[in-house]
Amino acid sequence: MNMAGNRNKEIGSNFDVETIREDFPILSRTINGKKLIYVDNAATTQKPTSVIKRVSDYYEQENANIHRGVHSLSEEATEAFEAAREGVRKFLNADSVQEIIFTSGTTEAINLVAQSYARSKLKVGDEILISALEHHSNIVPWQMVCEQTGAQLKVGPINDDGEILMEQFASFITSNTKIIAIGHVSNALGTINDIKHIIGLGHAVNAVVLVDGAQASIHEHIDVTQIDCDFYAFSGHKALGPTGIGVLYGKAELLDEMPPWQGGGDMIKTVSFEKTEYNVLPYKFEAGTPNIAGGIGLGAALSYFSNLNLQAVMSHEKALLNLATERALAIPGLSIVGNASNKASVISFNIEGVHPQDLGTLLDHQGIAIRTGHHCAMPVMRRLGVSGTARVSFAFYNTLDEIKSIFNAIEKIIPMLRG
Ligand code: 7TS
Repeated sequence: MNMAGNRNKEIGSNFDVETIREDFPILSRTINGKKLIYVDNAATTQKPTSVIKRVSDYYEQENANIHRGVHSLSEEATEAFEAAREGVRKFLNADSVQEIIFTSGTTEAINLVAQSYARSKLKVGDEILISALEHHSNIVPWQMVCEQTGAQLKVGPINDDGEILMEQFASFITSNTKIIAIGHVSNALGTINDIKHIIGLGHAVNAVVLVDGAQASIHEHIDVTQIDCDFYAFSGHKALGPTGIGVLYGKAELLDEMPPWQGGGDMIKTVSFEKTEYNVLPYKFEAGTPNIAGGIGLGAALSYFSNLNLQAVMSHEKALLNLATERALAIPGLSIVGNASNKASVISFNIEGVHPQDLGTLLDHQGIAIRTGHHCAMPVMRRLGVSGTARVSFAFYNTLDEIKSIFNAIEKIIPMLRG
């Protein structure tokens, strides 16, 4: 197995990106006859060999259902799945594995909190507060539970740079506020929110705070104990892991009092037609056979990532963002959408006379994978007066040379599209 940590230099020295890239087989692919430049990492990240191999080893050597078999294979699979849960606990710095619930992704994690916590607690007059920056996954589940309970959804405003207007946001927080649901990092613009501050504001009125960490997982430092959030959600596939697996962290005392969301196998202790007794945490929230290979693969992904030097990862991504921003600003007619002072490695933009989708298509002809459109964040697009953007989103395995190639290609494409 590749141990990136051994080749990952100390803080302040060069980040050895070329060696790290060797861990990601897909990065040496060609697309349309050109070397792939993958900068759609906010949609999903690529997977290192150690993750791919762990998943295939699981299917080749350990595949069995978990938590129920007395046979050795089932015990091995259970151990591997539960070891992955412990890996997630460590990654988030949660107190206990009871607080780590495997879900299919961020979306399911947020829906779980909306349908279990919010639906059972909220009533007419209560409020849920989100921000105008949110991904649809952190909007629609709350709209649904508002319809079900009569609670009201409030939306904290942002400025033209895509930053939460903190004073106004704070003024929305009252004794009626029962839940605040906030993105750690905006997928559409890259804004990094001051979640610790927002969590403090929420707790001052006894609201619970959920953080949508889908875009933070392998870009920001996460410590649920330090920030003291009540819930934290993220997706495996955006964190070097497989699709179809994600995590909901929740404080044990909250999870304990929440009703189960889905019923079925594994989430029960005993079932009878008279009375069914639910299982203990975290199994109470994991009905049915989980994504066992996905969980084990996510464990391998977080283990890979933890071997990297997070400070070096973050400063490398900052360097990528700085160069991309500099190159973008040098293009006449290009405007960056989202100019927060604290930004993750995402750059969204529009170019006068160029439709983002046409740009995306022509970049694809050059092997460059970007995302275009509304990025499942239509309200923030509307707020900033655009219908969509072209979005380049980086991960630690992207290089400064790739940024140069992307912007050289954009410069060549513009006159073609403007005719
Ligand atoms: N929250 C945020 C902030 C996201 O960026 C996404 C996915 C989700 C929630 C949903 O995650 P899922 O894994 O459950 O689908 N964001 C994107 C994106 O920016 N491009 O494709 C998916």
